[in-house]
Amino acid sequence: MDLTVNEFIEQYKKQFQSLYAYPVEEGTDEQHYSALAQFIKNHLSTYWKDTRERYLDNSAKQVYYFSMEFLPGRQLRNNTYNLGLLDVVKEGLDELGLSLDTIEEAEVDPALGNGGLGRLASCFMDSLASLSIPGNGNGIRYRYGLFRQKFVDGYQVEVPENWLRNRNIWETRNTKSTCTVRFGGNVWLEKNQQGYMETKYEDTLNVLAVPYDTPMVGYQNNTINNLRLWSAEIPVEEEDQYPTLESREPISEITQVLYPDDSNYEGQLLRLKQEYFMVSAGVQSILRHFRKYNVPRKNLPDKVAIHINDTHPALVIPELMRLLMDDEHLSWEQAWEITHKTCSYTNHTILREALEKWPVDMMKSLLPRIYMIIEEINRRFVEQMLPLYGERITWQTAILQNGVVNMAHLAVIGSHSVNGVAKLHTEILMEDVLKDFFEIYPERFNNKTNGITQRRWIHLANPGLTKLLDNKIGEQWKRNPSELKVFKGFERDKETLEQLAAIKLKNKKELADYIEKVKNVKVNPEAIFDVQIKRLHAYKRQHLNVLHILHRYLEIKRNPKADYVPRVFIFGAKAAPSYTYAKQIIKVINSIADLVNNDPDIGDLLKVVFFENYGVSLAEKIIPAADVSEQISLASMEASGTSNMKLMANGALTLATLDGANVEIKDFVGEENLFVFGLTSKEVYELKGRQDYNARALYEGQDKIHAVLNALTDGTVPGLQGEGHALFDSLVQYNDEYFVLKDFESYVTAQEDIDTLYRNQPEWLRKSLLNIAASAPFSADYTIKRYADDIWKVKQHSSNGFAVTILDEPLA
Ligand code: 26W
Repeated sequence: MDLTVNEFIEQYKKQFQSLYAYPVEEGTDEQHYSALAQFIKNHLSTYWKDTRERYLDNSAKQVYYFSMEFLPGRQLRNNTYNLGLLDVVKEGLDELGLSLDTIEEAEVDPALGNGGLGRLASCFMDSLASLSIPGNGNGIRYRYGLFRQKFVDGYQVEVPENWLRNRNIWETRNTKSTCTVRFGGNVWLEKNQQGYMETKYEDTLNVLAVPYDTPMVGYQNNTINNLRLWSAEIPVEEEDQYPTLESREPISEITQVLYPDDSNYEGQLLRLKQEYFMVSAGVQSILRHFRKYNVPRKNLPDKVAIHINDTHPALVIPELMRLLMDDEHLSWEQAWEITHKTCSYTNHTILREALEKWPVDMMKSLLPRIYMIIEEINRRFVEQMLPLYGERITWQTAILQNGVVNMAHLAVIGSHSVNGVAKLHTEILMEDVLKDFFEIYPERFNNKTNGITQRRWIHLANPGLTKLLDNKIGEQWKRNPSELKVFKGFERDKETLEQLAAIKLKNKKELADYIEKVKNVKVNPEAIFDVQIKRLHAYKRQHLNVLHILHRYLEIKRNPKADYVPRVFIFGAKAAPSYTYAKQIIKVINSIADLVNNDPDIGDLLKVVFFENYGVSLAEKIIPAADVSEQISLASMEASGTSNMKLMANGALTLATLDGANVEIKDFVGEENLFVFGLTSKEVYELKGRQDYNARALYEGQDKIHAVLNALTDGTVPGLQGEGHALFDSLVQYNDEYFVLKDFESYVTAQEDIDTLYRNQPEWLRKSLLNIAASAPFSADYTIKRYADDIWKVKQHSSNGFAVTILDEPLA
């Protein structure tokens, strides 16, 4: 895209003036943000339109990624970069006396997701566009995103996230493409005059679904895909029936707020409404689009793939059946054939408490027609499986069980593909969580290890490293990530290692400044920056990290003269508002931070920083500055993890259990280049099976554990109101569900190994470099290419050959 600096300046001035009617010199950061975003959006609109037309002209098969969550992060810099305008814009702003760094801070970071699942969806949107794959996102435009987290006296407090306070420049309200979603009422089938069974509805609640479209800009390839987020409104023709604000509540509440619970299912009616609302609007709009292709209904799977991101959108299956039968008058058999060829499903968790199971009564009254269809899917499934697999397997895999609708079962039965998100995770699905289904449908199961977009997480978040890579191995890695392995050739190059060290130090200084600004804590940039950033959950074991910090603190106090390597422990984590234990862990970490950060005996040797409101923007600041990546979940519990990939790609060394994608990180970088500790997944299964784990014996028998657990309860940590006792009880009294004490000893040893290696800077840097060089397989471009080839059968449709190319497939 050719635009000179002077042209940019001229056009930008005009843009600014037309918005605010005064000259640029007088603008605030926020006004400059709006003007610049608007400028970029104007600039991309042609490509957005052209992309849509190109796909249609090619009669391209399209994929629709249905997800209740997206975490796109700030879009100004990303879009400018992907359009190839970043340098021009930066220079132009510079000449105007402005700075992109300052301006971009005025952009809100839309928190329309909880964590990994939502961020993965956004990395995938970026890769789809960058590969020129016809890919659409489909989700909800929540009026309020995930709560903003504040700490008050060390406790988490949740504040509503009013992200739409200022206009969202990136979205386009698309009133041309609205549709109506029906809830409740009575439904029956009636023969009409042509002899068709017709579905009749009465007394339904009708909700207008209004799409807001956001451009998903591909990497310098003229491709711009669409993310469509739906908002619930009152149908225009029914305005009069809703005279008061109160009467509008049942409709407006549907897209009012994101459920802040990840990994914990609560069968709430409003959540079910959200799921069906998004699904129904999405499927209706797909079928409308499909009509443009002018091909027979039965060819839908040749033109459309629908992906179900965890079970949350699994109602796609009965909804597509409903529309094909009731509106398009296909038979059950025809509709079923089309539906299961069109749909595919990804599982993102093995936590039993996270698996969605809706009460039958709730589903029946909220979605009577959908429930009828689910009942019939279930009836046919049972009828077919009973003679083949017998009672046990059939009833264990049924959709309807003990008064609930099992959504994972619906998703598996109605899809042609079921995948996990890392090798180990997929194995666990096949051998444990979905074992019976694996017996019935072995051909449906496959693995798709997660990935991350290197554009946001390296190119933009770490410009220093990006430049170094460009200089050493050429720019090809940006279009063909596997080229990163060439960097390995520099592992013994002193100059490169020194440059790498300088980049890391610069990033750490910037983070140190930021820490001082927002936390008022001074940290030493020469210390090891040790990072654990992810949702707070017992299975992720932030408390294992905490116990080690306390252990370190006690050691330094006991023996202040010994030779320690200074360490800064950095946390970012939100807890679900109803998750008491997770909140207690937050409080304990904050109290320990107060203790160690203010103890004059400790000085620089130990600092603890717990950032408030962890999210995409904060991750972009933290990750490039990390030395150590904490991936310490109990083996078998973390489906994949993705911060592990981002941190590795930025040269952090991984401290990990063999869980999720850590296993593959180890395989690619080599065991000697990360720190592995703790039980393996197999050992965890065995230990659980034996049922003889005795946490109290560890507490009583092991000095270190004893001392640390006592410190939690004996007043060593100030300001606690029973949270230390809560932790103690969960670990000792309630026998330590996630085997924290069992893994403690080997964790401490691994931490000591980290200190030892850090003292040997050349070796540390060499390993850091090897991690960067081995991170290519975790590019989401590869992941998406595999989804496209194996599951969706969609092709790349580049306009000018500028798509990111994938020459080989390192994770095959
Ligand atoms: C119904 C409540 C609920 C909400 C969200 C249950 C479960 C979820 C998600 C599935 C939780 C989630 O984000 N899982 C994470 O997905 C990432 C992307 O695949 C993985 O990297 C993480 O390991 C997994 O925990």
